[in-house]
Parts: sequence; structure tokens; C-alpha cells
Amino acid sequence: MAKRPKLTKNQRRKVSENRAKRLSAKQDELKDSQLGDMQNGTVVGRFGKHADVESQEGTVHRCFIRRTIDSVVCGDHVQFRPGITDEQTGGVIEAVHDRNSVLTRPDFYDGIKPIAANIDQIIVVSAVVPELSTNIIDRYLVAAEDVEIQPILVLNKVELLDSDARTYVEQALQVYQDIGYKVIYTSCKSGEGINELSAQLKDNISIFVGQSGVGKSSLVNQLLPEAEEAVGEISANSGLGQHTTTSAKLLHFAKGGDLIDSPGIREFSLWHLSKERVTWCFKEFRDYLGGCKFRDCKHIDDPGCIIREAVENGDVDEQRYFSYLRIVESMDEKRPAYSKPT
Ligand SMILES: Nc1nc2c(ncn2[C@@H]2O[C@H](COP(=O)(O)OP(=O)(O)OP(=O)(O)O)[C@@H](O)[C@H]2O)c(=O)[nH]1
Ligand SMILES: [Mg+2]
Ligand SMILES: [Zn+2]
Repeated sequence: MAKRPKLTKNQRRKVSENRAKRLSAKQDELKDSQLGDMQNGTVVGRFGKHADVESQEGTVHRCFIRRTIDSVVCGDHVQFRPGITDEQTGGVIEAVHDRNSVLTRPDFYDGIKPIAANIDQIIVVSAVVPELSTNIIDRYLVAAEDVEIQPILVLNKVELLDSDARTYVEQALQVYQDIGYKVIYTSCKSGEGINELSAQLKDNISIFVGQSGVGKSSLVNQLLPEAEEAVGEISANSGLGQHTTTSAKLLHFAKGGDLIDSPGIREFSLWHLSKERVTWCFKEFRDYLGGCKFRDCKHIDDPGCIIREAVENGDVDEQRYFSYLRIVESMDEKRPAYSKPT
């Protein structure tokens, strides 16, 4: 295959502007006569410039999105007009209803991006392979606390643990249970925990988040075999997941409840939050907020820091505290130059 020429920043902008122009021309072609009556629907898929909208009757329509609309994500309740001439692809989303909740993440290039809307549970999926990282878990917990949506922790692939490793992992995750988070151990191979997870998802609108390769889509297939989500091997070279799921998708449980499978995120940054907000998002720190000697306490080595004191007394878990320091430190490194520190 011929090598693609490298485009300059300006050329890239031009290409993307032209693409947007072509798209809007296409939208303008969507004449009134080609569109059916306005209806309410739910966004069940989102890719590129399109969204799949499910009508109240349960039919799915691929729709363009009016340029005036800021953003559309899975779980959004929208007003749309289906295409008449081409029911499968010709619709258009005209408006997005107010969201009850929205999970967001900062993107280096695009700023703060919504991931999913109107969810009431965030299922943070981790696995013992590629690696168990409590720091990554803590990042997702911060994101969930920030948007005030209940997080649940799932640790997948537990059949790979021998009994010593299992004890170690259970100890590492006990701290989360101690501060009030639910932890579910699962395996798509042995079936452990699938019923418990299924009960947790019933009647809720949940989203699976977590790194690529932890087994989000495999869990979806266990819970909803008809979903037939694509599953990808872990790369033999890097030991990492290969970003198999590329767009979010909302699925229904026959017994009630919805589940959104989302693409793995390589690096869940949190630079869009203020450091004070991150502190608040470590929920076991909340009791101590306002109690440090200095109002601008960084909770590192400041004298009279009662969070640090709580760590030393064993009232706050040390691992979580170090994780907090790592997150706060990384916020300055990862923040793009255009975004002011807070
Ligand atoms: N041993 C073991 N492997 C699992 C388990 N669950 C999933 N896997 C494997 O993990 C790999 C990645 O699974 P996926 O379901 O594609 O992971 P994902 O989280 O959806 O990844 P992305 O879509 O890339 O974000 C596949 O090879 C699965 O077969 C499990 O419980 N045990
Ligand atoms: Mg997947
Ligand atoms: Zn302090």
C-alpha cells in the first residue's frame, strides 16, 4: 500500500473543514418530504457523524445529527425524524433532551467529551490480565464520583488466579469495600460472578468502562449472548488489549435494564478537574476536608494536614492516598497547554 503523505496541521484542518462542508451539504439535501414525523427515541449507537436511534416501537434508524446540536452520545433521549425514502439510513436527529447524568472524559485534542448519558451506574471493569492496577481503578472512581454516578467495581478473569494470588487480590480490593464500593469478582471462563453481576445490572442503566482487553465485551456476551459483541485477543507483543470495541453501543436486558459497552480507553486523564475536586472525589477523604491547618493544604507534607494524619493512623488507606498523590501530580503533566491549571 502506498504510504500516505504526512499532512501539515493546516492541511489537516482544511481536510476536516471540507469533510464537514460535504456533510452539511448532505444534511441540507434531507428535504422535509424525505423525513417522517418527529418522534422520541434513544441513542443506541454512535459512530463518526451518525447515531443509531431506537424509536419507541423498537425500530433502529441511522440518523445524521443536525449541526446545531452540540453532542449526541449513547443513552441520549432525542427527538428525531426517520427517513421515509431510506428508513435505514436517512433519518436526522433534531434535538437532544436534557440529560439526567453524563459521564465525561477529557480528550487532549477535543477537550471534554461526553461518553454516555442518562446512566445511573458505572461498572468499572478491571482484570488480573493484562494487569491489575488500583491506580486505574482510582481514576475511574474519581470520574464517577465527579459526575455523581454510582460506581461498581468488577474484577474479571479471576479464574487465572491461584489461591495465593486470589488472597492477595482480595486484600488489595478489600479497601474499596471498606469505603463502601461494591466489588464483584467475575470470570467469563468459569462463569463466576456472572449471576451476581446480572442482578446488579437489572433495572439499571449501566455502562462498562475500563481499559482495553479487560473483557468488557466478553462480559456483555455472557450476560446477553445475542449481543454477539466482538472480542479481541490481547496482543502477544505488548500484552495490551487491541481496542476491539470502537464505538459505544446500548443493549437491552429482556428482564429490564440497559447496558452500554464502551471502547477501552488507553489513558483515563482527569486534568479537567480541579485538584480540590479530585480530593473530594476520594470519598473517604471527605470527612477530613476543611480540617487541615492551612486552607490551601496540598495534603502532601504540609504541617497540620489531617488527611496525612489519617493515613498515618491507618484511618485512610495508604495505597489510596499514594494513588491520590499520583493522580494530582499527573494532572499537570497531562494537561494540554491550552487548558489553564486550576
Ligand atoms: N482468561 C480469561 N480471559 C478472558 C476473560 N474475559 C475475557 N477474556 C479475554 O480477554 C480478551 C479481551 O476481551 P474483550 O472482551 O475483547 O475485552 P474488552 O474490554 O471489550 O476490550 P476493548 O473492546 O478493546 O476495550 C479476549 O481474548 C477474551 O477472550 C476471562 O474471564 N478469563
Ligand atoms: Mg470491547
Ligand atoms: Zn491536608
